[in-house]
Amino acid sequence: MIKQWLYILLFISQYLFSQVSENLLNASWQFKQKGTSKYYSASVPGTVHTDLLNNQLIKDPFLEDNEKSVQWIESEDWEYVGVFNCDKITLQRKHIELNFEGIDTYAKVFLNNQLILECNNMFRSWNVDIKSYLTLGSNTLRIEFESVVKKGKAEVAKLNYTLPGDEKVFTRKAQYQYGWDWGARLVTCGIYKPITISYWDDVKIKSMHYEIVSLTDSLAKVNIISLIKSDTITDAEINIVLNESKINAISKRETRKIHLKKGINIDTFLCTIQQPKLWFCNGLGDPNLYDCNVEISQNEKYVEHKLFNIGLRKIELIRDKDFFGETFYFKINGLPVFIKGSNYIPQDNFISRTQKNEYFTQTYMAKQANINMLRVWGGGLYADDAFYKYCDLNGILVWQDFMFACAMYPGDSTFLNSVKQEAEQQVMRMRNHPSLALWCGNNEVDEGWHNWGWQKQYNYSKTDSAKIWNDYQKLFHNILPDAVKTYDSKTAYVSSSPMIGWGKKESLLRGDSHYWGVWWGMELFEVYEKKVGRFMSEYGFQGMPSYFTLKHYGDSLNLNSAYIKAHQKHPTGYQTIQTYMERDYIIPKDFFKYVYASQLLQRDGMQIAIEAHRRNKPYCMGTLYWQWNDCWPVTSWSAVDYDNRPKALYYATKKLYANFYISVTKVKDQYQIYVISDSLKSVNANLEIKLKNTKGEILLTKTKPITVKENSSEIVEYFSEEELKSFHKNEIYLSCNLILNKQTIAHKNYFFVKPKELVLHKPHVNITQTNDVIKIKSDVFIKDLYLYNDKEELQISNNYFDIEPNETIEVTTRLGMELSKQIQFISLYDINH
Ligand code: BMA
Repeated sequence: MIKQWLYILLFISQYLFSQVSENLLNASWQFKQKGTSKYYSASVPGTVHTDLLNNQLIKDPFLEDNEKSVQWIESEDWEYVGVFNCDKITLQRKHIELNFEGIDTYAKVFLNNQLILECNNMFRSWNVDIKSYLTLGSNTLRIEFESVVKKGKAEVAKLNYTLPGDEKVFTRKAQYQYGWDWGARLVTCGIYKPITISYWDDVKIKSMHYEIVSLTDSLAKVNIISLIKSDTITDAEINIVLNESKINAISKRETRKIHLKKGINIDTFLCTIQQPKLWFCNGLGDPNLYDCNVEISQNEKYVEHKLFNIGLRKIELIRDKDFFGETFYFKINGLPVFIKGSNYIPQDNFISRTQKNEYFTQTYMAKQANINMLRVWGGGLYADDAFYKYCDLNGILVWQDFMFACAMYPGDSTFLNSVKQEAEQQVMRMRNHPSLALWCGNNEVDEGWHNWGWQKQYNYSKTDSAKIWNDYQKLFHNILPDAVKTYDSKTAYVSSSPMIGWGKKESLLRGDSHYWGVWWGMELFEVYEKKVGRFMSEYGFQGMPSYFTLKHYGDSLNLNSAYIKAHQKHPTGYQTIQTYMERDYIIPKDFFKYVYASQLLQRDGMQIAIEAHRRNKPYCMGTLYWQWNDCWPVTSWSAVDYDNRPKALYYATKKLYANFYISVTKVKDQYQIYVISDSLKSVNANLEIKLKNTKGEILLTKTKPITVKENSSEIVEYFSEEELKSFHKNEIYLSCNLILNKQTIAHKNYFFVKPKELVLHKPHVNITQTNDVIKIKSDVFIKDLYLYNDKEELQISNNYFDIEPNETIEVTTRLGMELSKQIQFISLYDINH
C-alpha cells in the first residue's frame, strides 16, 4: 500500500516539478481611460466595453438602442495594469516567458516600466522572454491601447487612393466589430485572450503535429512530428502513447532516445496503426479520435508533455473539369459527400465572454440538425480552440476562411508581414484538427473587386487599380497559400469565396457560389430552383429572433420602436421581410405573430433553396446557408439566435439535412416526387403518397416499393394536374412518407398554394406528458404548430411542425421538465384567421 502511494506521489511530483510549466498569469487587473486618473477593476481576458459595463460606467449596448451611446469608446485610448508576484524559484529558471494569446489590437506592453512588446494584430499571439525584466516580488504589467479607429484613419490618409472598407481594412482586427448587416458597431480593444507565463531551462517542446502518410481500412501510417527547442547539446527521450479515445485502450507506445543539438530539433516518429478507426463527418460515420500523448524527459526526469487528438481521415476537394465547367466537392475517406451546413460567425461581439461550453452548444446543436460542415466566415474571428475541438468530436467539418471580407486590403510590407505571421500561426494552430477541410483566402473580396463597381465608385486610375489588384494577389495568391503549403500541405486552399460573383452565369457552372438574387435582388424564392451551382456556399433570408429573446433585451415590442429598429442592421431589412411576407402570408398585426410568421417565411425560403440543391446532386454537391448563429440579439439570417433559441429554420434544418429526404417540385403541369439519399447503403423502402384535405380526409393514395440507391437523388413518382382537377387546391396537400421496416424515414407535406391561401380549420389539441416525452394530437390538420409558454421558449426536440389529424406527434424535453401544463401554441390557422 505504502509503495503504491509512493508511486502515485512520484508520478504527480514529476508533473508538479516539471521543467517546463505554463500557468495563467495570476494578476490583479485595473484599467482606465487615457488622460484620466481613476482606475477601475478589470477582467482579463476581457474587453474595454465589458469592463466599462461591469463597472456600470456604460449602458449595456445589447439592450434597447443603447449601442449608439457607447460609440465614443472607440476613439479613446485605454490603459490596463496588472500586478503579479514572482518568487525566488521562478526567478532561478533560465527562461521565463509571457505568452499573449490575443491582444486586440494596437498595444504597447511594459513590464516594470520597460517596453517589452508592441502589438498590431489581434489574430496572432506573441511570446516574450521576460527574465531580464522581472524582479523578485511584485511586478507590474502595463498595456497601453491606442484607438484602433484613430490608427486606421491615419493609415487611410497615407494612401492617395481610397480602399473599399475604409479604416477597418488597415487594422488586423475582426472586421465585424466595425458593424455588419447583422452586427452592431462595437469597436473594442483589450486583452481578449489569456496571458500565460511559462518557465523552462534547457529543453522545451515548441510544437507538435501529425501528418497522415497513408490510410486504408486496414492500416494507417502517421508521422508524429515534434519540434524541440534546446539550449544545449544534450540527450533526451521521447515517449509517445496513442490511445483510442472512446475505449481508452493503448494502440501504440514508443520510447525513443534523441540527441538534441542547440536550437530547433525535429523528431519524426512514423507510427503505424492496424485496423484504424477512421474519423468520419456527421451522417457518414463516427468521428473516431485517438489521444496522443508525447512526453519528453532527460535522464529519466520528466520535462514536458503535450496531449492532442489525432483523427485518421483523408479529405479531398475535387475540382475536375467536366462537361458543364468544373466540379467542387469533398471526398471524405474516398467517399463523395454532399455537404450540408451553414456559415458560422463569432458568437459574441465581445468574444472573450463566450465560454467554452457555448462552443460545445453550438457545434452540438449543429450536429443535432444533421449539419456536417460549418464555414468559419472571413469577417469574424479565427475561432477558439474549443470550437475546433468540438467540431472534431461532433463530426462537423470546418471550412476555414482567413479573416478578410468584402473589402480591399493594403499591400505595404508591414501589413503583409503581419498577415504572414498571423497566417502561419493560425495554420499551425488548426492543422491538427481532423475537422479542418478547407482553407479559403477571403469572403467576397474577389467578387467585390470584379462586380461591385468599386473602380467607378472610388474613381481609380489605371495605376491605382493595378496596384490594388497586385496587392490582392500578393495576399491571396502568395502569402496565404504559401502558409498553407508550408504548414498544412494536405489541406486544400481556395483564394476566395465565392469564386465567381452571383451576377455571372459561370458562377453556376464551376466553383462555389453565393446566391443573393433572393433577398438582395428581391427575386422570388422560386428563383432558387433555377440558380443551382456546384456548391452553394452562401444564400439566405432573414427571420426575426425568438420573441423571448427580443423581450429580454428591450421593452417596446413593435416594429416601429427605436429598439426593434436598432436591432436590424440591413439598410432595408424589415422592408424586405415585409415584401416577401406579403407575397406568401397574411401579415399579422400582432407583434408576437409577426415574429412567428417571419420565422416561417425564412424557413420556407431556405427550404426551397436546400431542396433544389439536394435534388440536383451530384451536379451540386454542397449547401451552406447564411447564417448559423448571431453575435448579439438581432433580426438576421441566423437559424439560432444570440440567446441560443432556435428559430423555425433550425428545426427545419434537421429535416432538410436528414440523410433521406422527399422533395416535390412542379415542372409544367407535373409534380415530380424526388427521393434523395446521402446514405452509404441502398435500401428497399415503400413510398406512400396520400392526397389529403385539411379536414383530414384521404382523397387519393399511391403506394409503391422503391429502391433508394446510395448517395442518390431520383424522381420516383409523378402527380399530374389532371389528378387534382376535381379538388380545391387551397384545401389539399400531399402527404408523402418513405417507409423502411415499418418506420417512416422521411416525411414531406407538399402544398399547392401559398400559406396565405390555405384553408385551415380550428384545431382542438390534446397535449400530455410522461417523463420527458410530450405527446400532441389534433382533430384536424395543423400547419406549423409553434409550442411555447407565456414566459419562455420551450426546450423541446421539435417545434414548428405539422400534425395530421389523429396522428400523435412526440417531442422530447429535458428529463424533469414538467412542460405540458403550461404549453400554449399558435399555428398557421391563427395567422390566416
Ligand atoms: C454574405 C456575407 C455577409 C453578409 C451576408 C448578408 O455575403 O458574406 O457579408 O452579412 O451576405 O448580407
